[in-house]
Amino acid sequence: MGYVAIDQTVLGIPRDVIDKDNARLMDAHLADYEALAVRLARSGIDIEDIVSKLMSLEVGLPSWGMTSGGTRFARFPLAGEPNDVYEKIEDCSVVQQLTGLTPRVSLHFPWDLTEDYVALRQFGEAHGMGFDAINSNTFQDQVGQKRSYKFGSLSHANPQTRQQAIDHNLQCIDIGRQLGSKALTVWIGDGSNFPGQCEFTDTLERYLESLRAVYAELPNDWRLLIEHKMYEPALYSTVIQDWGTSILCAQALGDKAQCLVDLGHHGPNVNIEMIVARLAQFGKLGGFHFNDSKYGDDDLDSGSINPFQLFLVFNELVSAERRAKGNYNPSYMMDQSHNVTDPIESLLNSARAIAGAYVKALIVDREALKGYQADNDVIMAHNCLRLAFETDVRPALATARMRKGGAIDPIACYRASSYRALKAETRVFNPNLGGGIV
Ligand code: AFD
Ligand code: MN
Ligand code: MN
Repeated sequence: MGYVAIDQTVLGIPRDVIDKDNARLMDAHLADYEALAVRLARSGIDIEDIVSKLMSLEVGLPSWGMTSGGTRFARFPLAGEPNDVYEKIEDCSVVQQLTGLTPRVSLHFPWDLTEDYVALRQFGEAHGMGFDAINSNTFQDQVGQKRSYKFGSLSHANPQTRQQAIDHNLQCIDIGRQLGSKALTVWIGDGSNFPGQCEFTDTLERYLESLRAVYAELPNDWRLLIEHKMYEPALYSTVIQDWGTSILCAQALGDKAQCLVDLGHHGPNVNIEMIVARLAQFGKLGGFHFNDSKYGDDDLDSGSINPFQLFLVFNELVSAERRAKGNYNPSYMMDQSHNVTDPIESLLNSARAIAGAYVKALIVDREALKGYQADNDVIMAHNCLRLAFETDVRPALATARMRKGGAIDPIACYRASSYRALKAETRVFNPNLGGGIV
């Protein structure tokens, strides 16, 4: 398939809007950047190294996070929001234009079904967007579907229902191949609401048997990402409830199967950064769904509730990357929903939080930390992390964005472009008031 160059004329934010907004902020930005460079140099860190590392960070966008939705109870449609996968890609491309951090979108089927995937791939490329992991959906029924997933999908007691779920995953692989994706993410809602409803061991056996059939059809350069979740929609037990079951399944399936960690899918107060370290140590950390939460699977913007946890997760990721010596490639993606914000603005905020956590993890003085740990100097070891976390790294983020053609202040620039208001004039307004199920 031919490579389609980015077409500047189709991008959502005109170049001059970005340039003008950057010019407005430039003097202050350069002064702040210089101050940070001096501050980091004092610790022996070259800010240019940090910026160039940050410029190679890539985080996928969730197609299902481009529209309003996100609570289980109601959806409040937003004028100018996307109606189909093409319009979602247009909006993803705006986030990429302004941040340079998000060059791929993760699609979700059947929500993103369309006729021609060659055309979709070219549309993506023209908008500067590639395709990240494909997400299958066997956690809800579709109109016209033969067999219901009410009592499960890949682990269902009935083999025909399981086969229908397997076939859907195979269709996802087929679509993903056409788009240039390299992974399939499987999250299922299977589980039970009442003790006695299902047998823990039988359901996991059936799940594994189904996933083996999917795994067998996975292209060699693909990964199968298993996403665990402790509860919801199954409220008593879920089949893939935690990272333990996830890694057991990934090990049972083979090398191409790995675990995906969604930050919102754990019990309260679980030490997620430690899970990250464990999965990485055993070569099974395949991917991430970044978001934030106060109580459960809240799908809030990254860094909005617990930025220290996000930093500690990146601290483990950076340390795993160093240990792996080139053999490290988990897919970083976002998974969030928006009920009260413009999705693009929320994703811009998440992009900043993720990039910020990464940079702060990069500036941790790891050698000093090892020394403090060896000496059992607890306060200094802890402060070593705190010092990095408390450093204001925003000027480094802005520089990385600008060098990729983006904005010093992405949200201000997005607002200056009136993108959403202009889309409200041309896009169909769909007053679908259903519950936002993600
Ligand atoms: C649901 C799940 C999970 C998944 C997402 C997209 O909780 O996070 O990644 O849907 O399928 O929110
Ligand atoms: Mn997720
Ligand atoms: Mn979730």
